[in-house]
Amino acid sequence: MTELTAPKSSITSSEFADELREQLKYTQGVTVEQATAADVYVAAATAVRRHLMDSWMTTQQDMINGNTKAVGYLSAEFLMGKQLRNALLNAGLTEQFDEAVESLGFDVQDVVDAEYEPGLGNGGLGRLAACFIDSLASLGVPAFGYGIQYKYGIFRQEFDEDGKQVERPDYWLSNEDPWGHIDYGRSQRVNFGGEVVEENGKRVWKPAWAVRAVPVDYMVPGYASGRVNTLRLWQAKSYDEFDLLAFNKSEYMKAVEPQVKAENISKILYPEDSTEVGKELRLEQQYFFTCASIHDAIRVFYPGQDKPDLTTFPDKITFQLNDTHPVIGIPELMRVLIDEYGYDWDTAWTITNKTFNYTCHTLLPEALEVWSAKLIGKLLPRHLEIIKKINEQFMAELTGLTDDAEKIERMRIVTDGKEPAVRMAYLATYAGSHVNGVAELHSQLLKDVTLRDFSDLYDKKFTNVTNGVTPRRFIKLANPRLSNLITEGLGTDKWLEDLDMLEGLVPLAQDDEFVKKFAQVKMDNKIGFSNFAKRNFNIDVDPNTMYNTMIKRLHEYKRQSLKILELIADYADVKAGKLDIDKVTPRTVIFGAKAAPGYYLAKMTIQLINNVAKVVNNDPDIKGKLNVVFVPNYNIRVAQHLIPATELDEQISQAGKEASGTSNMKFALNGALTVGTLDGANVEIRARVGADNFFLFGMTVDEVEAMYANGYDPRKYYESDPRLKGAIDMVASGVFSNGDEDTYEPLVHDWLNKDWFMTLADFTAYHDVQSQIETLYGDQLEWNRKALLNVANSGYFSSDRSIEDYLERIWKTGPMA
Ligand code: NBY
Repeated sequence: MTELTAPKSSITSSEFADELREQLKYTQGVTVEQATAADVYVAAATAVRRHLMDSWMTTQQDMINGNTKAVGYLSAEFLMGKQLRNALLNAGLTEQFDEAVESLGFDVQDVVDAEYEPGLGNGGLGRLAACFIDSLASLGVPAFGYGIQYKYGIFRQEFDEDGKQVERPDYWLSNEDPWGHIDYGRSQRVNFGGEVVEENGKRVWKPAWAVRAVPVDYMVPGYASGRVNTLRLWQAKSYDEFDLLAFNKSEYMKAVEPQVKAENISKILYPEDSTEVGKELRLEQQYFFTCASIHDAIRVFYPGQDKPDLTTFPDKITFQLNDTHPVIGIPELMRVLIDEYGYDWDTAWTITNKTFNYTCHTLLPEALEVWSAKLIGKLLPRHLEIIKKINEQFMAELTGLTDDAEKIERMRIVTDGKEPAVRMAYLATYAGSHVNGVAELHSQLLKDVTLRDFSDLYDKKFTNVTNGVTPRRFIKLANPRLSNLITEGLGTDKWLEDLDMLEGLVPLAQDDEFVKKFAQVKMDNKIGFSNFAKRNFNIDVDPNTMYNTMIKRLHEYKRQSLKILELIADYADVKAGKLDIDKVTPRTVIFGAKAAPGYYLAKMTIQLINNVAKVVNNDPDIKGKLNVVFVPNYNIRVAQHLIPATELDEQISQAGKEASGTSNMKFALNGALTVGTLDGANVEIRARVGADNFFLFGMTVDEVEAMYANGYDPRKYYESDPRLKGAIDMVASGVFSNGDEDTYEPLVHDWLNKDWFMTLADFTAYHDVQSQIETLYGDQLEWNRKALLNVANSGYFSSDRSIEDYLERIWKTGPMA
């Protein structure tokens, strides 16, 4: 018998329909007959929010009155995805919603589609933050997510006639946002600029301008925990809406200048996902939200107290710094403690040190944020003083720890020289209690390479927490068919709270009947995606081909080039009569990727892929067996449709460059097999699902290092592998640019002369693994058995487990009593 433990509200479908009618009438002012699907969506969102309200309020009360330390997850990005289905699931209202909406005469899909997805993040880092706050709520841990409510999220991606990426503004707030509650009464003042003066022997900051940070609160409902946490996103407002004097002189533009300046701070998400962007506005954003959040936490945890005892602050809340973007919060807390509350330096330091911890998400040196001291001094003069003092203290401490003068010099937080700069990762590492990487390999490389000097002297600070993903969104909501099958196989749906239970499916992988059911789920999902692609993008995808997917930001290190070159080589082989098209496994290679707007080679790679698609898909010699699809505007919604339908996923970054990856976990949990390198969390996935159930290829980190050290020459590989040469020559000769040989010249030039991420060196190995893939795919029962074993053995990659690791290793707190 199947035991069902999913939350279910006791109200009936017809009662819920009444609530929708009531919302439509009394809040929105429309009758059911007048209502559009978008109206019903807003009504449903408002109704679900009401159902969650009591739990939200008790959670907040228990958090303030209880003795359980809370978590403040400080992140410049939260890539939440659509909210309605998730809120319904956690409120136990899914069935009632479906039935009520139909009873009102609406199509459920239309209503769900009416929600516009907020894109308040770039990629993995932002989505991780969203998974983490879901898990914190589901585990009943008191927590706040703190970030920015950008008016424009990540750009909307389109392709022009030449296949080039075009970025369009993403005005996600152009329609009503029924989830966010704006709370003017709990605004915070955030100061900027000005100078620091000496008054009565104290340093006093006299800021030049200020903005008002207004919180917009989003509920974060836990699954089956009865808890609802808060995501608090700050919006920037001006204190002086408008300069009446200027306005009266008819200087209209000048009159609104202060407002424009202030509101610019939360206007747009920076679409740079990897390289550091040294922009003044960016630093303003960072300070804006960390400052507001720190003051907010003091207000929340010491209600009504004028001079609270902030030595207890680290017992009330622990702040996790999601990468270096919120690191300016460290000198801010020091400043608050010293300047505003009168603590001495050492006391302030102890409090600050206990309060902050830092997660690093990269291994690329160019992605580590460095701010010019001059800029910090201009925007935040008092903070620069504090950072310099931290640096002095650090230098003095180091002299006691090591005799190695060069090492001390290398470790400076504030660099020396003509244009001093502040290294935010170093500041975070020194000032916080813990530093963690996001997968075992990544944490090891942080210690051995990126932060080597620090780990030598402060080894105890370093730890690992391997990333995870929420099974609620990425299995239950994204893949209802598989969820039902898992529940049937395990006899319970408890696995959604305890994903290790998936191991119970291991024996079922030997049961051919169960494997066939699993295969049928995959087939149905493939048909589902085909319909989705047709409906939304007018793209044809044939469900009778293998779905082979690569979705992630477009970056050289992730090596979309490797994938497309391999496909071009196959195409060239067919055209040259070297490969019999009838012997090729029919495949659809599906890409989804945004490139940072200023990232030239990444954008050119998108253009190339689109044009390869045009040529290959329309070549009759290919007989529909090789297909390339580039889904525009890849986002969470696309992920939720595509991941469950994928049979083979690509995780082919150069070893030592992808910190973790999280789509790799989503794919394994949804029964795709991975072709991948020994990079990031791939290493741990392979160890768990078993080497036989993972297609490994390519150089290891050590081999990559050795090759850099010996001098890497990509031409050697071009000359020695005729398939590779054929593919590159084909691109160079204009086959994918209407005969124009210049179009991809910069890309070709880079491959042959630089190829920093060694795509060419791994090409042959990547090709060799394809024959294993094709052979196995020919035996569908065996393929699906292995895919099922991926599901069964990936429970570890739940973000619930990640959060439990953070609680134990870093935060030292737990669920509310
Ligand atoms: O974080 C990603 C890593 O590349 C990936 O391996 C990992 O799984 C994931 C979660 O830990 N990093 C990432 O997504 N980074 C960014 O989006 C990002 C955004 C902004 C900036 C840098 C990186 N920035 O400098 O402004």
